[in-house]
Amino acid sequence: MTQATGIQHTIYDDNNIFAKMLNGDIPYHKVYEDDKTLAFMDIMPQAEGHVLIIPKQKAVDLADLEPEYAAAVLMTAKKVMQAQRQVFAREGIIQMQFNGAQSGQTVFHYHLHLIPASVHELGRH
Ligand code: DGP
Repeated sequence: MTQATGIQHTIYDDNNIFAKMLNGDIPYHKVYEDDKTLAFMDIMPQAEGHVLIIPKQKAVDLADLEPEYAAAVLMTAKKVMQAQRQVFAREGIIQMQFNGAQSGQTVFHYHLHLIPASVHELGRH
């Protein structure tokens, strides 16, 4: 898909790793699930308690995310963040999200990172 900007947009791949999780084809550590979202532990945590939240929509990145799923992802993020604050007894939680390979995105199904860490601690785990 080419957007109005002329930038080439990645086409959604039904076989991406998060699509396989949503299909129940590969195991993961579930944190929370509802009709529009799934939250699970990141397999390569940048800090203890690193969670990923994905929509149950075939969205490569933020550009594709439908409003109802965007809202649902953030509502799930609020719940997960409250749990992280309680479990880790800390206020500082980073919300991080990449769009496009150039930004560092490696899995092309939209996902939001919620990381109990400070920006100074990131990548030092
Ligand atoms: P990024 O696309 O850069 O936002 O990072 C993708 C994240 O997905 C990265 O932190 C590792 C995580 N990840 C990749 N493969 C798997 C997997 O099979 N299981 C889980 N739980 N996480 C994964």
